[in-house]
Amino acid sequence: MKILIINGPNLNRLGKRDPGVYGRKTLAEINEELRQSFPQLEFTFLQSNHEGALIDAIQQAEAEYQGIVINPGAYSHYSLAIRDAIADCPIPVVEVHISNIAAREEFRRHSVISAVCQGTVAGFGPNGYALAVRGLLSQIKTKKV
Ligand code: CA2
Repeated sequence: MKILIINGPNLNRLGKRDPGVYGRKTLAEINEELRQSFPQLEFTFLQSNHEGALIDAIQQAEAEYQGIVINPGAYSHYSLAIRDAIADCPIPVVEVHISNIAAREEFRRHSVISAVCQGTVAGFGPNGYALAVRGLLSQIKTKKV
């Protein structure tokens, strides 16, 4: 089973600054932990700071992958273009946030992405990615097979 893990803008900076909010792990370390936790899955990891690159990946995913986990970063709060791409995507998509966006600044409390995803995981730090993969697998097994 092939799963696409997408990370949006600035998440390439994880582990390099702001450890209080996002922890000390780098994105490479988080990705490696996912590989170790789910040896039965084939992951592709994409990080981009560009909205169009994220949309291209979402549009092309159905040809190769059974599901997507996405942390859209700050685009979560305003990108209707990413929302539309996910709404049009026939494979399940789970949204993940490292921080608990509901408990942060007002402008981070709403995600325009959540309503078009199977579900959202937020506030569990880097472990949220593994939780999101588990949620995604339950959706693939119950709805898509
Ligand atoms: O909690 C999350 O996962 C976020 O998606 C992270 C985004 C933020 O804009 C969202 O509101 C919530 C930002 C990630 C930026 O991460 C950095 C980490 C270290 C240094 C600089 C940025």
